[in-house]
Amino acid sequence: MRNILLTGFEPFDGQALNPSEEIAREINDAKIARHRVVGALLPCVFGTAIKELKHLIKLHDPDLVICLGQAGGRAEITPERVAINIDDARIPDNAGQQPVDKPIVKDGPVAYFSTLPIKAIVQELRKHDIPAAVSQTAGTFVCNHVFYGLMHELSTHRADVRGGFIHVPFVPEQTTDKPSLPFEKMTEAVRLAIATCVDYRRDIKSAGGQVS
Ligand code: PCA
Repeated sequence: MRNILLTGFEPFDGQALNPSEEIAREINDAKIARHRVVGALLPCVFGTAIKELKHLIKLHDPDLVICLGQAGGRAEITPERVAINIDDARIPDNAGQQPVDKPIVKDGPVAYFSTLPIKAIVQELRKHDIPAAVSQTAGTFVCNHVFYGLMHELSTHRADVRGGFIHVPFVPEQTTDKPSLPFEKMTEAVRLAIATCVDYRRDIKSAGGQVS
């Protein structure tokens, strides 16, 4: 049985929890669509997070990698379309680093597209009444950093492995005034997203339903 690597992030910005970490822990070791899911945790630290991710890829030899992160304030589950080659941190990471306007990979491509079927994932989640939309930017903090590091690693060393990034909203416990989704809904969403990735080697064409 082949592995799927699913990562989440530790809490950051003074938060007590990060739903992406909880989801990765919950789905760890699940069997989904004839694959075993390996759930793992990444530090919210520039540089170290990519190193750890590369180590996990070597260790588990997955044929699909999905990295999760929290996007507080968003109302939907958002598969990301594109990773860009820049770190531009609004706040310090968990090691106190705050890179500004710094390329992630010197002389690397400006951007990489996700190789996950992002539109098919959105379609599937909406079929199950889970709010979902394609996102056109993963920001310029540690999530985009890891997403770019992932796609660079896959494109340079593991062309047969697909990968991408999905941002998730807050859980209700984290906020009083921002949108949120219950943990169970998000876990179901990520399970469905994983199955969709296995089912759809190519993405579908569908219009609409995007957020910027
Ligand atoms: N979200 C942050 C970093 C870690 C996380 O879960 C981001 O969107 O960059």
